[in-house]
Amino acid sequence: MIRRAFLLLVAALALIGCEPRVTPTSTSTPATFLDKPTPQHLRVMTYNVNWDSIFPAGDPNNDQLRDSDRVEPFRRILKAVQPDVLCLQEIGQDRHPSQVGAILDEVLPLAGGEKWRAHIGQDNVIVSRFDLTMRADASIHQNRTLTTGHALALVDLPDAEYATDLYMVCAHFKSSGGEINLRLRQHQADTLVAWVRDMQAPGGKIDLAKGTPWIILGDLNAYDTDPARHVTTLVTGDIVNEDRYGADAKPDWDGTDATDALPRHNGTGTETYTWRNDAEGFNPGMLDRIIYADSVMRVDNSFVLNTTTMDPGLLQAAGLQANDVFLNPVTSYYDHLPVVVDVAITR
Ligand SMILES: [Ca+2]
Ligand SMILES: [Ca+2]
Ligand SMILES: [Ca+2]
Repeated sequence: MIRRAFLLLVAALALIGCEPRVTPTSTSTPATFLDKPTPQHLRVMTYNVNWDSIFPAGDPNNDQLRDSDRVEPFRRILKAVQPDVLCLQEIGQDRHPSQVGAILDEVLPLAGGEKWRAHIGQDNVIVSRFDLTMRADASIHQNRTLTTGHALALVDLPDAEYATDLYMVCAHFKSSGGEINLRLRQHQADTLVAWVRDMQAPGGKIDLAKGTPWIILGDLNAYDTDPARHVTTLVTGDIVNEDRYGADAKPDWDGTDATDALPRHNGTGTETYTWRNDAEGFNPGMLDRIIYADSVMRVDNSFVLNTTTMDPGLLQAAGLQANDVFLNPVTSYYDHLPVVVDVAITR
């Protein structure tokens, strides 16, 4: 009788165009923020790892600034996050990028004996499951003193699965306050908008196939103590020094602004900071950004990984430990956190 009533209800709902809500019976683990929405999504991660901390102590190529060790936590994070493409900052500039690729080969080996590709520009390294072409790098100078820069490459995605490739700019902007440093951050943003303008117009130094998705990510050193004008420039294409870098240019292919992804901690809640140092009196901040051409790509899942606030069950399932994002677990010093987006190419 109850079954008959249920069937009548279903029939009635069908007549008015609704379907009854059916509880899924699958026993598979429910999706968490760590899961990609689909296998076709590209998982892109940016992480300022602090000078060469991901390499063992005693590595002869370690940067002279190296004083911290996150060798094992970094490997656990890679295993849990499983990025397809990474942008790492504060990799010592004398290091061959294949040393970064070797870590990925060990932790996340590719099928068929393929090797991860790696490309360095200043202290920025792009690491990718896929071929990297159109490799370039740029440096931002002040009085001939080398300061910061970025690594650039086209991630050559498999034609069978993706309509187009993905152009990536992995950047580290100048840190600290003060007029000179603000000016250097603005120079770098102006340089990049001029580059994006060149990407979209025939001629000049670079041409991309029309509608190629692009993403600018990394440690932009965007503080809450200054207006972070350089971030506005990247999003809106409003160049400040037009005498030197040319006319403003909307950075997206459809003549609109780009989008700043602004992921949340573990995909939910209100926290969005990507850097934190409780010892020095600064507010935690969104120093690290992921800015992209939203007319040709979509971010369907994103998170700042914060293991310290993750559910213990999920931590365990992911093979992570609560302290894994601390640079120094003894003093609870975070430094930077890993920032992740899952990208769908919509072009
Ligand atoms: Ca061009
Ligand atoms: Ca302008
Ligand atoms: Ca747009």
